[in-house]
Amino acid sequence: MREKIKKRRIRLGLLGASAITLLLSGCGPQYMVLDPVGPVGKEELHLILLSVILTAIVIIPVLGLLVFIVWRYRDKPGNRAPYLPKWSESRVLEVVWWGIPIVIVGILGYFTGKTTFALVRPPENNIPPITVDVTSLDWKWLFQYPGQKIATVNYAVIPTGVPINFVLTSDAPMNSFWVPQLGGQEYTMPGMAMRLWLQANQAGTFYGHGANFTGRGFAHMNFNVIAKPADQFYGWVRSVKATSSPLTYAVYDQLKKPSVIGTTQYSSIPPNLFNGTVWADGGRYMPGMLPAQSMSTMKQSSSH
Ligand SMILES: [Cu+2]
Repeated sequence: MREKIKKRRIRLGLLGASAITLLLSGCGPQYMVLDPVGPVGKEELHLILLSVILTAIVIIPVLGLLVFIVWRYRDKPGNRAPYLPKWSESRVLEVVWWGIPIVIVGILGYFTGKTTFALVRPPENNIPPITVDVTSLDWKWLFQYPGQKIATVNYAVIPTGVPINFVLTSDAPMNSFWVPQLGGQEYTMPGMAMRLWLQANQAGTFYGHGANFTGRGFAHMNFNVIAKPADQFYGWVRSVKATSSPLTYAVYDQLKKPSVIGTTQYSSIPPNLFNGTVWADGGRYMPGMLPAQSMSTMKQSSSH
């Protein structure tokens, strides 16, 4: 008997020790969502923490009570518990076990709604944003910079402290664009342009991946988002323009074919490639997103 208790103690000790190392190791690269580097990721982390705390208010007492009640009120020989067949309801208990969840769902709903609506707007209003048009292909990511007129494949460079307006579509099966340290994912879909505002407030290389399975080469659909101070960002733009070849429709047709490739960059982009891709497959934009300039010409060009 003693032996058994000793063994159990050792086992509990080991469990506790491993739990502590896990908790103390903090937010390393294995917990990217818990280690945000920009305002969008931070907002979302706050929402995650709030949800964990509020649900714990219910889950922990309920699990504790479950164990306690099963043990305390189990039937046993010589059970002398009072027999109360007429007991049917208690106003006080009903108010408690309906009231607490209603309050929690109310609080969660309020903050989820508030955060959701806040995140469809740019994280900072006084800094002009940069637009990056993202196309998921089989099995690679194409990033076009309509303002800088360059493009990259399987990596994106962004300036720190600037809101990035990622406009997302797919010219392949639908995928999901996700850079965990910058913020939550958004779907890429053929014929639709979705929007995801992200911002990095510190320089660094942040891991990104498709979060929606798309076939054989899907595992290779990872990319890095590299955040640099603005002057280095514009220096990088100039070097891409000076040293790379242009992205033409012919090059794009090659990119579109299913393949796994590394990273590359292009010195220029065809002006209507991205919006033409969206329109060719249906042309739906999130409200307030469509670049006003070319709506009618796009409609015409996609109708034949
Ligand atoms: Cu859709």
